[in-house]
Amino acid sequence: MLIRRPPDIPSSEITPRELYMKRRLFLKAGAAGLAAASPAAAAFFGGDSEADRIGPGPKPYADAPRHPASTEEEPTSYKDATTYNNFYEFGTGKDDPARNSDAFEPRPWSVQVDGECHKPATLPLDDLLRPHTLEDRVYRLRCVEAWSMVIPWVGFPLGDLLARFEPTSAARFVEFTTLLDPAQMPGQRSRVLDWPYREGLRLDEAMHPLTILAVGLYGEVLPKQNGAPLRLVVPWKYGFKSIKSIVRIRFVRERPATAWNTSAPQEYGFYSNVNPRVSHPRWSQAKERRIGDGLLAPKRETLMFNGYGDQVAHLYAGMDLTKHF
Ligand SMILES: Nc1nc2c(c(=O)[nH]1)N[C@H]1C(S)=C(S)[C@@H](COP(=O)(O)O)O[C@H]1N2
Ligand SMILES: [Mo]
Repeated sequence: MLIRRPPDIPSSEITPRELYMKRRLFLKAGAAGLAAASPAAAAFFGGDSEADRIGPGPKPYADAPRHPASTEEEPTSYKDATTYNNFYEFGTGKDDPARNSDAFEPRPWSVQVDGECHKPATLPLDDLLRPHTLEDRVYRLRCVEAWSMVIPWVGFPLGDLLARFEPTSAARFVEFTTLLDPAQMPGQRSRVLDWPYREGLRLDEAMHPLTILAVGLYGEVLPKQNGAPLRLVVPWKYGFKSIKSIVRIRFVRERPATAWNTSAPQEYGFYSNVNPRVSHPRWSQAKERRIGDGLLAPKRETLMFNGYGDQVAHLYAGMDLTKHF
């Protein structure tokens, strides 16, 4: 069940997301509903506690309007979304980012925006974010390792931000860079990747309204392990495109180098579109395991462009996607 809300209702009249999630959990049939309603019942039925489902912290973004492109699928539990991560700056294990990020300080933070644009600037995070309205978008994020989650991101379209810096007509790509600081990011003391982590998009991909900069999830401020304070979310591309803890955004003429393409070019291309028909050299990409489904549940068919083909397929018209993988 999903309550769709017309876009013109002021946010003060909107059910806070937390209440909405609680109500929805409570309405879930039978034992699951009961389990969600009380921690004791959750323990008895073996279900997740409410904090596991929606997060333990304050929810400054609880009122963020829900984006029309949001999926109606049940969100992954907050616990899974914040303890099963890839963020090699903190180690290569899925639980490393949550465990090894204590020394990381995502505030104060500033972002340098430069390159082929008329108004380059280095801005403190608050100034960077101030003009933007946050929207709560439940996007399906699928990852190259063939697992997927449904995350209620809080963010805004990257294109709105890029336009403020007035890219020149020479700008054809956008390069993103993560913080480089081995003192805060212990994983950078080993050479698993060529630090700092970098990613890139073609300018039209970057300007597409589905490409967002996320500052939160589940109504909360983005946790460190998910890429605080600012990370990319590109819903139709594999997880590694969604670069975390961004310190620099640069408009460029040539296709930028990316961390994964640099480390293993035969395995990771520049485009990285979700494409079940193109296998990774070491595994099929036809199916995915949804985190939270349980190991015995059947895998799901992976959809071309992660199901966003109607919105994004035109960006690749005429391209051979087996070559441009
Ligand atoms: N800076 C940085 N960004 C990164 C990564 C990384 O190691 N470093 N890993 C990527 C990969 S491989 C994935 S699958 C996603 C995981 O995002 P999540 O942990 O929020 O699910 O982050 C991407 N962004
Ligand atoms: Mo990934």
